[in-house]
Amino acid sequence: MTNITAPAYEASDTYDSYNVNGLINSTAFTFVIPVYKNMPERTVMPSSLSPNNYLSSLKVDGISVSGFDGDKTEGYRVSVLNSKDTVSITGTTVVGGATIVVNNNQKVNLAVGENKIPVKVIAPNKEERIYYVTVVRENAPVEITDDFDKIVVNAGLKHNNNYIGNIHLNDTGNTIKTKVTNQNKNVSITIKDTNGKEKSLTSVIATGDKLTVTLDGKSKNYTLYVYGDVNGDGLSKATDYVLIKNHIMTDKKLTGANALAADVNNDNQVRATDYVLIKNHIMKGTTL
Ligand SMILES: [Ca+2]
Ligand SMILES: [Ca+2]
Repeated sequence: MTNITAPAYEASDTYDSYNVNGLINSTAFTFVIPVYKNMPERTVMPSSLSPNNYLSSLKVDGISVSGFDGDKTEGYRVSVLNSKDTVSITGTTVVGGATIVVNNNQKVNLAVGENKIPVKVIAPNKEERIYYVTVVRENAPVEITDDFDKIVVNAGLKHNNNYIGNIHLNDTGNTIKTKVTNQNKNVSITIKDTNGKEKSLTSVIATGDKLTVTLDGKSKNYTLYVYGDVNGDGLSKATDYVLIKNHIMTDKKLTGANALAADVNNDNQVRATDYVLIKNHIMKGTTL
């Protein structure tokens, strides 16, 4: 890049100094003008417009992307239901006059699974910066044919391969009992701990507890998991986030109910975001 304004002000300075010294009319001047090879056809004057192409917020369907940091262009994930086949991506630019460009007028069609969506921000001076947000569209729900599964799912619990989720810290056997008997008053339940010992319905549920649902003389067994209680003691503590950290960073992988409990934000992956949620719960008392 060459400063194309230089000849004008450097010539002016040179003229002034010769003039002050009385040399303008008494000397013959020989000018040597360097000429560059391979110069572009056009020149561009420096822009006085802002080069700021940062976002201060990013939203998917009006909901702020959690953990958004304008300095970081990647690493954002948002999960949506299978029923959602488009989302709108919006955001706030740090400076007025910057624009956000997402294909098709901010509306994006979603495939099932991961959709990595580029969000281009154009600064007032036209410099571009691209953020990426990955929107995960869930798989189509499996049709539920089992009567027991229907009861638990309609009760607002999450059913996955005989694991039952959407259970939160401090939920008790009675919390589940109320939900399922609202679906069918003839249903009864029992809960056993991981050693097979029956628990009082007033005690807090821990990950790994077994639920038996009984209706009309028939029963079905499920394993329960509680978001944030990875080790199965019914609490969410440092021991739980250490297990998540180990899962992410080492080969000590979580499986079964423990892995499901570790997916605190319910996006089907055990990631640093889950670890952070538990940490915030411990430090700031946020709800899991
Ligand atoms: Ca725990
Ligand atoms: Ca997760």
